[in-house]
Amino acid sequence: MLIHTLSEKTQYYLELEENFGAHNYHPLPVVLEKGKGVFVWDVDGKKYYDFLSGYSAVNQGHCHPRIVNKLIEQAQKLTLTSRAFYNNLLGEYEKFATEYFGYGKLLPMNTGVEAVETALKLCRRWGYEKKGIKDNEAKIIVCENNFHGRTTTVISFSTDPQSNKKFGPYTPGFIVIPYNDINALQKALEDKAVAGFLVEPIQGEAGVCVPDEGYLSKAKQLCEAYNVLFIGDEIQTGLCRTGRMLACDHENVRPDILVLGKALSGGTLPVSAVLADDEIMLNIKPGEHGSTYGGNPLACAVAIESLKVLKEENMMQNAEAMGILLREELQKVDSRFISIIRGKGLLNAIVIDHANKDAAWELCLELKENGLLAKPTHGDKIRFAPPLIITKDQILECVDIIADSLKCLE
Ligand code: IF1
Repeated sequence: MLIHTLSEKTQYYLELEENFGAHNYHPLPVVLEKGKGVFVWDVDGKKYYDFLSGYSAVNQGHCHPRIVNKLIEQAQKLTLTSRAFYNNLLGEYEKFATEYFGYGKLLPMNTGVEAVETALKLCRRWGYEKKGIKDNEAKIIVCENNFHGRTTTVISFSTDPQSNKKFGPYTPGFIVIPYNDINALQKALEDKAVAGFLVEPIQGEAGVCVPDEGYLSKAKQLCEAYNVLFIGDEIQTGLCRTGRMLACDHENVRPDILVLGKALSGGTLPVSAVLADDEIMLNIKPGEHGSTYGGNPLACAVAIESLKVLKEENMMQNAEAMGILLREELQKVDSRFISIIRGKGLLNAIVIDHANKDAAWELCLELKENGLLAKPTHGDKIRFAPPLIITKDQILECVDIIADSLKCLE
Protein backbone atom coordinates (compact mmCIF):
# COMPACT_ATOMS: atom_id res chain seq x y z
CA MET A 1 0.00 0.00 0.00
CA LEU A 2 1.18 3.48 -0.78
CA ILE A 3 1.41 6.19 1.84
CA HIS A 4 0.00 9.47 0.55
CA THR A 5 1.02 12.70 2.19
CA LEU A 6 -1.40 15.58 2.59
CA SER A 7 -0.53 19.19 1.76
CA GLU A 8 -0.18 21.70 4.58
CA LYS A 9 -3.27 23.48 3.34
CA THR A 10 -5.27 20.26 3.38
CA GLN A 11 -4.07 19.45 6.87
CA TYR A 12 -5.08 22.92 8.03
CA TYR A 13 -8.71 22.34 7.01
CA LEU A 14 -8.79 18.80 8.38
CA GLU A 15 -7.59 20.09 11.75
CA LEU A 16 -10.15 22.90 11.79
CA GLU A 17 -12.97 20.39 11.45
CA GLU A 18 -11.32 18.00 13.87
CA ASN A 19 -11.04 20.73 16.48
CA PHE A 20 -14.27 22.66 16.03
CA GLY A 21 -16.72 20.33 14.34
CA ALA A 22 -18.70 17.42 15.70
CA HIS A 23 -17.10 14.13 14.74
CA ASN A 24 -20.15 12.64 13.02
CA TYR A 25 -18.43 11.90 9.69
CA HIS A 26 -15.27 10.23 8.47
CA PRO A 27 -14.51 11.96 5.15
CA LEU A 28 -11.84 11.14 2.63
CA PRO A 29 -8.92 13.53 3.29
CA VAL A 30 -9.58 15.92 0.41
CA VAL A 31 -10.68 19.54 0.83
CA LEU A 32 -12.74 20.84 -2.08
CA GLU A 33 -13.19 24.46 -2.99
CA LYS A 34 -14.56 24.52 -6.52
CA GLY A 35 -16.83 22.50 -8.78
CA LYS A 36 -17.87 22.63 -12.43
CA GLY A 37 -19.83 19.92 -14.21
CA VAL A 38 -18.32 16.51 -13.50
CA PHE A 39 -15.22 18.01 -11.88
CA VAL A 40 -14.25 19.35 -8.47
CA TRP A 41 -10.98 21.01 -7.41
CA ASP A 42 -9.23 20.87 -4.05
CA VAL A 43 -7.57 23.74 -2.18
CA ASP A 44 -4.27 23.00 -3.93
CA GLY A 45 -5.87 23.29 -7.34
CA LYS A 46 -5.88 19.55 -8.05
CA LYS A 47 -8.76 18.47 -10.28
CA TYR A 48 -10.90 15.37 -9.74
CA TYR A 49 -13.78 13.54 -11.33
CA ASP A 50 -16.61 13.51 -8.79
CA PHE A 51 -17.97 9.97 -8.64
CA LEU A 52 -20.26 10.64 -5.69
CA SER A 53 -22.16 13.72 -6.93
CA GLY A 54 -23.08 14.73 -3.40
CA TYR A 55 -24.87 11.38 -2.97
CA SER A 56 -26.84 12.14 -6.14
CA ALA A 57 -27.75 15.72 -5.26
CA VAL A 58 -25.57 17.02 -8.08
CA ASN A 59 -27.12 15.01 -10.92
CA GLN A 60 -27.12 18.08 -13.18
CA GLY A 61 -23.38 18.65 -12.58
CA HIS A 62 -21.67 21.03 -10.19
CA CYS A 63 -22.72 24.67 -10.36
CA HIS A 64 -24.93 24.18 -13.39
CA PRO A 65 -25.02 27.64 -14.98
CA ARG A 66 -28.79 27.71 -15.52
CA ILE A 67 -29.52 26.62 -11.95
CA VAL A 68 -26.95 28.98 -10.43
CA ASN A 69 -28.27 31.88 -12.50
CA LYS A 70 -31.80 31.24 -11.29
CA LEU A 71 -30.51 31.03 -7.73
CA ILE A 72 -28.73 34.37 -8.01
CA GLU A 73 -31.58 36.07 -9.82
CA GLN A 74 -34.16 34.94 -7.26
CA ALA A 75 -31.84 35.55 -4.28
CA GLN A 76 -31.68 39.21 -5.30
CA LYS A 77 -35.44 39.47 -5.42
CA LEU A 78 -37.08 37.46 -2.63
CA THR A 79 -35.81 34.47 -0.67
CA LEU A 80 -38.29 33.64 2.07
CA THR A 81 -41.74 34.73 3.08
CA SER A 82 -42.77 31.87 5.39
CA ARG A 83 -46.07 30.18 4.66
CA ALA A 84 -47.89 32.82 6.66
CA PHE A 85 -48.13 34.65 3.33
CA TYR A 86 -48.34 33.56 -0.27
CA ASN A 87 -45.38 34.01 -2.60
CA ASN A 88 -45.55 34.24 -6.37
CA LEU A 89 -43.40 31.14 -7.02
CA LEU A 90 -44.80 28.38 -4.83
CA GLY A 91 -48.00 27.92 -6.83
CA GLU A 92 -46.10 28.05 -10.11
CA TYR A 93 -43.68 25.41 -8.82
CA GLU A 94 -46.48 23.20 -7.50
CA LYS A 95 -48.27 23.38 -10.85
CA PHE A 96 -45.07 22.68 -12.75
CA ALA A 97 -43.96 19.77 -10.57
CA THR A 98 -47.36 18.06 -10.27
CA GLU A 99 -47.71 18.14 -14.06
CA TYR A 100 -44.10 16.99 -14.47
CA PHE A 101 -44.61 13.92 -12.26
CA GLY A 102 -48.34 13.40 -12.76
CA TYR A 103 -49.75 13.88 -9.25
CA GLY A 104 -52.59 15.92 -7.83
CA LYS A 105 -50.68 17.84 -5.18
CA LEU A 106 -47.18 18.66 -3.89
CA LEU A 107 -46.06 19.36 -0.33
CA PRO A 108 -42.71 21.21 -0.16
CA MET A 109 -40.07 20.49 2.49
CA ASN A 110 -36.29 20.97 2.68
CA THR A 111 -34.17 17.95 3.54
CA GLY A 112 -34.83 14.44 2.39
CA VAL A 113 -35.64 13.05 5.79
CA GLU A 114 -38.24 15.78 6.34
CA ALA A 115 -39.96 14.64 3.19
CA VAL A 116 -39.84 11.05 4.43
CA GLU A 117 -41.35 12.15 7.74
CA THR A 118 -44.03 14.00 5.81
CA ALA A 119 -44.81 10.88 3.78
CA LEU A 120 -45.11 8.82 6.99
CA LYS A 121 -47.49 11.35 8.51
CA LEU A 122 -49.56 11.52 5.33
CA CYS A 123 -49.71 7.75 5.21
CA ARG A 124 -50.79 7.39 8.84
CA ARG A 125 -53.39 10.13 8.42
CA TRP A 126 -54.77 8.42 5.31
CA GLY A 127 -54.86 5.16 7.26
CA TYR A 128 -57.10 6.72 9.91
CA GLU A 129 -59.24 8.93 7.67
CA LYS A 130 -59.71 6.69 4.64
CA LYS A 131 -58.80 3.13 5.52
CA GLY A 132 -60.48 3.25 8.92
CA ILE A 133 -57.55 2.02 10.99
CA LYS A 134 -58.14 2.46 14.73
CA ASP A 135 -56.55 5.57 16.19
CA ASN A 136 -52.84 5.24 17.01
CA GLU A 137 -52.62 1.72 15.60
CA ALA A 138 -51.40 2.34 12.06
CA LYS A 139 -48.34 0.40 10.95
CA ILE A 140 -45.97 1.01 8.09
CA ILE A 141 -43.91 -1.75 6.49
CA VAL A 142 -40.24 -0.98 5.78
CA CYS A 143 -37.29 -3.03 4.51
CA GLU A 144 -34.13 -4.34 6.12
CA ASN A 145 -31.02 -2.30 5.33
CA ASN A 146 -33.15 0.72 4.51
CA PHE A 147 -31.79 4.23 4.55
CA HIS A 148 -34.35 7.02 4.79
CA GLY A 149 -32.51 9.60 6.90
CA ARG A 150 -31.51 10.47 10.43
CA THR A 151 -34.46 11.72 12.51
CA THR A 152 -35.45 9.85 15.64
CA THR A 153 -38.51 8.29 13.96
CA VAL A 154 -36.70 7.31 10.80
CA ILE A 155 -33.79 5.69 12.67
CA SER A 156 -36.37 3.86 14.76
CA PHE A 157 -36.87 1.48 11.85
CA SER A 158 -33.27 1.41 10.63
CA THR A 159 -31.60 -1.98 10.89
CA ASP A 160 -28.12 -0.47 10.94
CA PRO A 161 -26.85 -0.26 14.54
CA GLN A 162 -24.58 2.63 13.50
CA SER A 163 -27.71 4.65 12.81
CA ASN A 164 -29.79 3.84 15.86
CA LYS A 165 -27.65 2.37 18.64
CA LYS A 166 -28.13 4.32 21.89
CA PHE A 167 -30.52 6.79 20.28
CA GLY A 168 -33.65 5.14 21.67
CA PRO A 169 -36.40 5.02 22.77
CA TYR A 170 -37.75 4.39 19.31
CA THR A 171 -40.98 5.32 17.54
CA PRO A 172 -43.32 2.31 17.33
CA GLY A 173 -45.54 1.39 14.40
CA PHE A 174 -43.09 -0.08 11.89
CA ILE A 175 -42.77 -3.62 10.58
CA VAL A 176 -39.39 -4.57 9.14
CA ILE A 177 -39.27 -7.19 6.38
CA PRO A 178 -36.43 -8.38 4.14
CA TYR A 179 -35.89 -6.31 0.98
CA ASN A 180 -36.65 -7.94 -2.36
CA ASP A 181 -38.83 -10.59 -0.70
CA ILE A 182 -42.34 -10.48 -2.12
CA ASN A 183 -43.63 -13.31 0.11
CA ALA A 184 -42.52 -11.49 3.24
CA LEU A 185 -44.36 -8.42 1.98
CA GLN A 186 -47.55 -10.36 1.31
CA LYS A 187 -47.45 -11.86 4.80
CA ALA A 188 -46.90 -8.48 6.44
CA LEU A 189 -49.73 -6.94 4.40
CA GLU A 190 -52.25 -9.31 5.97
CA ASP A 191 -52.19 -7.18 9.12
CA LYS A 192 -55.27 -4.94 8.77
CA ALA A 193 -53.54 -2.10 10.62
CA VAL A 194 -50.98 -1.65 7.84
CA ALA A 195 -51.34 1.71 6.11
CA GLY A 196 -48.21 1.85 3.96
CA PHE A 197 -45.13 0.23 2.50
CA LEU A 198 -42.07 2.49 2.41
CA VAL A 199 -39.37 1.38 -0.01
CA GLU A 200 -36.27 2.52 -1.89
CA PRO A 201 -36.55 1.27 -5.51
CA ILE A 202 -32.81 0.61 -5.27
CA GLN A 203 -31.19 0.56 -1.83
CA GLY A 204 -28.42 3.14 -1.88
CA GLU A 205 -26.77 2.98 1.49
CA ALA A 206 -26.93 -0.80 1.50
CA GLY A 207 -24.46 -0.65 -1.40
CA VAL A 208 -26.65 -0.07 -4.45
CA CYS A 209 -28.82 -3.17 -4.10
CA VAL A 210 -30.99 -3.55 -7.19
CA PRO A 211 -34.05 -5.73 -6.47
CA ASP A 212 -35.09 -8.54 -8.80
CA GLU A 213 -36.97 -7.49 -11.90
CA GLY A 214 -40.66 -7.49 -11.12
CA TYR A 215 -40.25 -6.92 -7.38
CA LEU A 216 -41.48 -3.33 -7.42
CA SER A 217 -44.41 -3.99 -9.74
CA LYS A 218 -45.51 -7.03 -7.73
CA ALA A 219 -45.12 -5.05 -4.51
CA LYS A 220 -47.29 -2.29 -5.96
CA GLN A 221 -49.96 -4.81 -7.05
CA LEU A 222 -50.01 -6.36 -3.58
CA CYS A 223 -50.31 -2.94 -1.94
CA GLU A 224 -53.30 -2.21 -4.15
CA ALA A 225 -54.89 -5.56 -3.33
CA TYR A 226 -54.54 -4.92 0.41
CA ASN A 227 -55.48 -1.23 0.23
CA VAL A 228 -52.07 -0.09 1.43
CA LEU A 229 -50.13 2.94 0.18
CA PHE A 230 -46.91 2.34 -1.74
CA ILE A 231 -44.45 5.03 -0.65
CA GLY A 232 -41.50 5.40 -3.03
CA ASP A 233 -38.43 7.01 -1.52
CA GLU A 234 -36.83 8.31 -4.72
CA ILE A 235 -34.66 10.85 -2.92
CA GLN A 236 -31.54 9.20 -4.25
CA THR A 237 -32.81 7.08 -7.14
CA GLY A 238 -35.11 9.68 -8.68
CA LEU A 239 -34.49 12.56 -11.08
CA CYS A 240 -32.79 10.57 -13.85
CA ARG A 241 -30.10 8.97 -11.69
CA THR A 242 -30.94 5.40 -12.75
CA GLY A 243 -31.64 6.14 -16.41
CA ARG A 244 -35.34 6.89 -15.90
CA MET A 245 -37.01 9.96 -14.44
CA LEU A 246 -37.85 7.77 -11.44
CA ALA A 247 -36.36 4.37 -10.68
CA CYS A 248 -39.95 3.10 -10.30
CA ASP A 249 -40.46 3.93 -13.99
CA HIS A 250 -38.28 0.90 -14.85
CA GLU A 251 -41.27 -1.21 -13.80
CA ASN A 252 -44.02 1.27 -14.65
CA VAL A 253 -44.85 1.63 -11.00
CA ARG A 254 -46.50 4.84 -9.86
CA PRO A 255 -46.02 5.28 -6.10
CA ASP A 256 -49.07 6.47 -4.18
CA ILE A 257 -46.73 8.77 -2.29
CA LEU A 258 -43.58 9.92 -4.06
CA VAL A 259 -40.69 11.32 -2.03
CA LEU A 260 -38.06 13.50 -3.75
CA GLY A 261 -35.03 15.45 -2.55
CA LYS A 262 -31.36 15.88 -3.35
CA ALA A 263 -31.18 16.74 -7.08
CA LEU A 264 -34.41 18.72 -6.88
CA SER A 265 -32.09 21.70 -6.41
CA GLY A 266 -29.10 20.41 -8.35
CA GLY A 267 -27.07 20.51 -5.16
CA THR A 268 -27.53 24.21 -4.46
CA LEU A 269 -29.77 24.17 -1.39
CA PRO A 270 -31.92 21.66 0.51
CA VAL A 271 -35.17 21.19 -1.40
CA SER A 272 -37.41 18.16 -0.97
CA ALA A 273 -40.99 17.37 -1.83
CA VAL A 274 -43.78 14.87 -1.37
CA LEU A 275 -46.23 14.23 -4.19
CA ALA A 276 -49.57 12.46 -3.90
CA ASP A 277 -53.14 12.71 -5.13
CA ASP A 278 -55.85 14.68 -3.34
CA GLU A 279 -57.33 11.62 -1.64
CA ILE A 280 -54.08 11.31 0.32
CA MET A 281 -52.74 14.85 0.44
CA LEU A 282 -55.88 16.68 1.50
CA ASN A 283 -56.21 14.74 4.76
CA ILE A 284 -53.66 17.12 6.26
CA LYS A 285 -55.38 20.41 7.06
CA PRO A 286 -54.02 23.93 7.62
CA GLY A 287 -51.76 24.10 10.65
CA GLU A 288 -51.20 20.36 10.90
CA HIS A 289 -47.82 20.15 9.15
CA GLY A 290 -45.23 22.46 7.64
CA SER A 291 -41.80 24.05 7.73
CA THR A 292 -40.40 27.57 7.88
CA TYR A 293 -38.32 27.14 4.75
CA GLY A 294 -40.62 24.71 2.93
CA GLY A 295 -41.82 26.24 -0.32
CA ASN A 296 -39.64 29.33 -0.06
CA PRO A 297 -39.43 31.26 -3.33
CA LEU A 298 -35.70 30.70 -3.70
CA ALA A 299 -36.18 26.93 -3.47
CA CYS A 300 -39.15 27.04 -5.85
CA ALA A 301 -37.25 28.97 -8.53
CA VAL A 302 -34.28 26.64 -8.25
CA ALA A 303 -36.40 23.47 -8.25
CA ILE A 304 -38.28 24.45 -11.42
CA GLU A 305 -34.99 25.14 -13.19
CA SER A 306 -33.36 21.95 -11.88
CA LEU A 307 -36.25 19.87 -13.25
CA LYS A 308 -36.22 21.70 -16.59
CA VAL A 309 -32.48 21.14 -16.95
CA LEU A 310 -32.88 17.39 -16.40
CA LYS A 311 -35.31 17.11 -19.30
CA GLU A 312 -33.95 19.71 -21.68
CA GLU A 313 -30.42 18.33 -21.40
CA ASN A 314 -31.52 14.69 -21.83
CA MET A 315 -29.93 13.55 -18.61
CA MET A 316 -32.14 10.48 -18.36
CA GLN A 317 -30.94 9.18 -21.72
CA ASN A 318 -27.32 9.99 -20.94
CA ALA A 319 -27.49 8.30 -17.52
CA GLU A 320 -28.90 5.17 -19.14
CA ALA A 321 -26.28 5.05 -21.91
CA MET A 322 -23.29 6.03 -19.78
CA GLY A 323 -24.33 3.57 -17.08
CA ILE A 324 -24.29 0.71 -19.56
CA LEU A 325 -20.91 1.84 -20.86
CA LEU A 326 -19.47 2.21 -17.35
CA ARG A 327 -20.53 -1.28 -16.27
CA GLU A 328 -19.32 -2.83 -19.56
CA GLU A 329 -15.93 -1.17 -19.27
CA LEU A 330 -15.62 -2.09 -15.59
CA GLN A 331 -16.33 -5.73 -16.48
CA LYS A 332 -13.39 -5.59 -18.91
CA VAL A 333 -11.04 -4.41 -16.17
CA ASP A 334 -11.31 -7.94 -14.83
CA SER A 335 -9.55 -7.32 -11.52
CA ARG A 336 -9.55 -10.21 -9.09
CA PHE A 337 -10.35 -7.70 -6.36
CA ILE A 338 -13.70 -6.68 -7.85
CA SER A 339 -16.20 -9.37 -6.93
CA ILE A 340 -19.40 -7.62 -8.04
CA ILE A 341 -20.30 -4.73 -10.35
CA ARG A 342 -23.91 -3.65 -10.08
CA GLY A 343 -26.23 -0.75 -10.59
CA LYS A 344 -28.67 0.97 -12.89
CA GLY A 345 -28.01 4.05 -14.94
CA LEU A 346 -25.35 6.04 -13.14
CA LEU A 347 -26.07 4.62 -9.69
CA ASN A 348 -23.46 1.88 -9.46
CA ALA A 349 -21.24 0.12 -6.98
CA ILE A 350 -18.41 -2.35 -7.01
CA VAL A 351 -17.76 -4.78 -4.18
CA ILE A 352 -14.12 -5.24 -3.22
CA ASP A 353 -12.95 -8.69 -2.26
CA HIS A 354 -9.59 -8.50 -0.51
CA ALA A 355 -7.85 -9.98 2.53
CA ASN A 356 -7.30 -6.48 3.91
CA LYS A 357 -10.61 -5.21 5.29
CA ASP A 358 -9.54 -1.61 4.60
CA ALA A 359 -8.91 -2.34 0.92
CA ALA A 360 -11.90 -0.30 -0.32
CA TRP A 361 -10.76 2.70 1.70
CA GLU A 362 -7.17 2.29 0.42
CA LEU A 363 -8.46 2.08 -3.11
CA CYS A 364 -10.45 5.29 -2.65
CA LEU A 365 -7.29 7.03 -1.40
CA GLU A 366 -5.45 5.81 -4.48
CA LEU A 367 -8.33 6.90 -6.74
CA LYS A 368 -8.09 10.32 -5.13
CA GLU A 369 -4.35 10.48 -5.89
CA ASN A 370 -5.19 9.60 -9.48
CA GLY A 371 -7.91 12.22 -9.79
CA LEU A 372 -11.20 10.47 -9.05
CA LEU A 373 -13.29 10.86 -5.90
CA ALA A 374 -15.42 7.99 -4.63
CA LYS A 375 -16.42 6.88 -1.16
CA PRO A 376 -16.60 3.40 0.35
CA THR A 377 -19.78 2.32 2.14
CA HIS A 378 -20.15 -0.58 4.54
CA GLY A 379 -16.46 -1.38 4.34
CA ASP A 380 -16.21 -3.23 1.06
CA LYS A 381 -18.43 -1.37 -1.41
CA ILE A 382 -17.55 1.67 -3.50
CA ARG A 383 -20.24 3.74 -5.14
CA PHE A 384 -19.67 5.03 -8.68
CA ALA A 385 -22.23 7.76 -9.32
CA PRO A 386 -20.89 10.64 -11.41
CA PRO A 387 -23.03 13.60 -12.49
CA LEU A 388 -25.41 12.64 -15.30
CA ILE A 389 -23.71 14.91 -17.84
CA ILE A 390 -20.58 12.76 -18.01
CA THR A 391 -19.45 11.97 -21.57
CA LYS A 392 -18.27 8.76 -23.18
CA ASP A 393 -14.62 9.88 -23.31
CA GLN A 394 -14.79 10.86 -19.66
CA ILE A 395 -16.21 7.46 -18.67
CA LEU A 396 -13.38 5.75 -20.54
CA GLU A 397 -10.79 7.95 -18.83
CA CYS A 398 -12.36 7.21 -15.45
CA VAL A 399 -12.30 3.47 -16.02
CA ASP A 400 -8.58 3.81 -16.89
CA ILE A 401 -8.06 5.62 -13.59
CA ILE A 402 -9.93 2.88 -11.74
CA ALA A 403 -8.00 0.09 -13.49
CA ASP A 404 -4.71 1.82 -12.71
CA SER A 405 -5.64 2.44 -9.10
CA LEU A 406 -6.62 -1.18 -8.51
CA LYS A 407 -2.94 -2.07 -8.88
CA CYS A 408 -2.35 -0.60 -5.43
CA LEU A 409 -4.17 -3.61 -3.99
CA GLU A 410 -1.71 -6.13 -5.47
C1 IF1 B 1 -25.46 11.38 4.83
C2 IF1 B 1 -26.40 7.00 2.23
C3 IF1 B 1 -26.83 8.05 0.15
C4 IF1 B 1 -31.52 8.73 1.10
C5 IF1 B 1 -32.80 8.21 0.94
C6 IF1 B 1 -33.66 9.75 2.50
C7 IF1 B 1 -32.42 10.32 2.69
C8 IF1 B 1 -31.33 9.80 2.00
C9 IF1 B 1 -33.04 7.08 0.00
C10 IF1 B 1 -32.26 11.47 3.65
C11 IF1 B 1 -30.01 10.34 2.23
C12 IF1 B 1 -27.71 10.25 2.22
C13 IF1 B 1 -27.46 11.14 3.35
C14 IF1 B 1 -25.96 11.13 3.46
C15 IF1 B 1 -25.51 9.83 2.97
C16 IF1 B 1 -26.56 9.48 1.99
C17 IF1 B 1 -26.62 8.21 1.42
F1 IF1 B 1 -25.22 6.52 1.90
F2 IF1 B 1 -26.44 7.17 3.50
F3 IF1 B 1 -27.34 6.14 1.86
F4 IF1 B 1 -27.13 8.99 -0.60
F5 IF1 B 1 -26.74 6.91 -0.37
N1 IF1 B 1 -33.83 8.73 1.64
N2 IF1 B 1 -28.96 9.84 1.83
O1 IF1 B 1 -30.48 8.20 0.41
O2 IF1 B 1 -32.00 12.65 2.99
O3 IF1 B 1 -32.19 14.11 5.00
O4 IF1 B 1 -29.95 13.55 4.11
O5 IF1 B 1 -31.47 15.06 2.82
O6 IF1 B 1 -24.41 12.01 4.90
O7 IF1 B 1 -26.08 10.94 5.81
P1 IF1 B 1 -31.37 13.91 3.79
